Amino acid sequence: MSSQPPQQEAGVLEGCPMWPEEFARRYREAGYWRGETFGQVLRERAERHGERTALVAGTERWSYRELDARADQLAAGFRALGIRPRDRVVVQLPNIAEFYEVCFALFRLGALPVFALPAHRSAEITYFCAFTEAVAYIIPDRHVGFDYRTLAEQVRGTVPTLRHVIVAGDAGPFTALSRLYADSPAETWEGPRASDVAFFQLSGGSTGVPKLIPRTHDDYIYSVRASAEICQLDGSSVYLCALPAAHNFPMSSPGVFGTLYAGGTAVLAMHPSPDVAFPLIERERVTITALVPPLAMIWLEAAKARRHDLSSLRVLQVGGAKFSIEAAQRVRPTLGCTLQQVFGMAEGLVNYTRLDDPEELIVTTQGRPISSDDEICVVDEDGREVAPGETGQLLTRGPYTIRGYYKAETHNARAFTSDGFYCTGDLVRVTPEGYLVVEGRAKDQINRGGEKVAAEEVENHLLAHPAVHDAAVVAMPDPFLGERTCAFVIPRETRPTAATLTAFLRERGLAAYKIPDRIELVDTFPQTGVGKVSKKALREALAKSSSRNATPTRSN
Ligand code: OOB
Repeated sequence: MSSQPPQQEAGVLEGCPMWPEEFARRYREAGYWRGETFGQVLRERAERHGERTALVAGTERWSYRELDARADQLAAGFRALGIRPRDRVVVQLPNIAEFYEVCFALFRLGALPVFALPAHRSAEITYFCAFTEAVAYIIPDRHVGFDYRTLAEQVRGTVPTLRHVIVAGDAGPFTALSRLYADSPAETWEGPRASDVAFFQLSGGSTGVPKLIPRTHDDYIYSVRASAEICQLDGSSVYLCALPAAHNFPMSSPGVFGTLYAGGTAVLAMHPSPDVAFPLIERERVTITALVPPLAMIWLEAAKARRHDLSSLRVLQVGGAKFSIEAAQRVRPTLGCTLQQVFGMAEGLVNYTRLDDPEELIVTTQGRPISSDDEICVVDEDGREVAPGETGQLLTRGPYTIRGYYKAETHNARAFTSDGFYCTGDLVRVTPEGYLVVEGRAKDQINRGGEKVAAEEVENHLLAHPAVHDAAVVAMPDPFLGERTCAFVIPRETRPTAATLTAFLRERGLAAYKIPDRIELVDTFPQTGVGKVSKKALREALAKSSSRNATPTRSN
């Protein structure tokens, strides 16, 4: 941006562990970190090919020039509201064009989006706003039958720092996004530096509360640029964003940001079902899209009907959870396009099978890292490196993998080694070709078809119920989602019903995908040798009983 002397904006955001200087220098010298910011990338694209279509959403079609101008006007509007560089802004928007103008406006301002998912409710949103001391919260009016203004009402009542609720659509008592476009910026400011934190992603997590992931312009743009190259994106690429826009996968792997980086067109689907997505693929001649495994299986079934022309599709990316070999083998014959497996994490590391890899590697592995400077280390339970090809926990370090979560010193000491490797909690093995195969998980998390549920978080909510003495949440195998959640509960004298507990969790404002699919009341938990709850034994008990009678409390 430009000229005026910086006001209170010097300095860095506290609580964000960064790369040691020798690594930062190495990543710059290797050309990974190029000193670009997101705001500059968009400006440059708008100057180069301003009339090309950047975004298609509903009836909206925005050119690069339009998106660029809107982001500028909105940045000035946010600034006029009093939002300052490094202020945190919780953004909870669905797949609408406004999502991206808000992102780029905040990037230009140097304010930091905290990307919440549309499924989050008051428990999560209140926590994000309070923990980050957010000054603003940006929502749609309604989405999929839910009124976000009611949620905002609740959150604003409990978070004193929250000065603004900004609404895309009918604002009700709040500030309408549509009224914030300033005609001409009233003041100028210094934009962020490339080494600054650009935003926060959320960790799938395994702890009581979700962790926040600080990503810098430098590191994220590198992952976006390299991903776009690996996926061979260019000006003719049309990316369909069918997963929630705020998630790291459709945002940057290569996602919408990668598409905009390459000068292509991003098409937003309000819903990932074939009913919505297939007509969009046909109409917009979509070339690449990204799905989680359960959706990929639905698409494979629906595509057999051949009601839509999907011939433009060149790449179907599948990631977020393990894709079975059987389903993977059906992608090319059914859709006539290449499958790309993507094994990534919001903390950084992303692995891809490459588009021209042999089919065998594509269907049986989860790909290899983006960068030759992604360090991969597979260790046993004592932290010792395993023999090549053996399974162990994946540790990683590299030019776009964070060195620590935001304001989480104690947790960081456990989640990162002393030399800066991130302990992913994923159990993997490395093939002779250097590709990773995900074999399981060491972290206390349930991967519900790509949606991550931290066991401890749900347990804590259950423990808040007066009739619950103890709770243990584990994964149960599921043919469709891969895993669902089961909560084992030891009741106090009065036995609650599963329905009462489910209603209780909803009332506490927990996102629907975290509500246990099944709740079992038990007298005791099986224990490990040292007297801890044996989740392994609970999972085994479940596997036995579910093969006899599966009675989920909820289905979808
Ligand atoms: C993606 O990111 P997150 O942060 O929601 O979840 C990361 C975790 C990984 O640690 C792993 O446990 C699991 O999700 N995961 C996979 C997987 N992809 C992710 N497990 C097995 N096979 C895969 N292909 O999920 C994410 C971020 C960027 C790109 C793609 C996915």
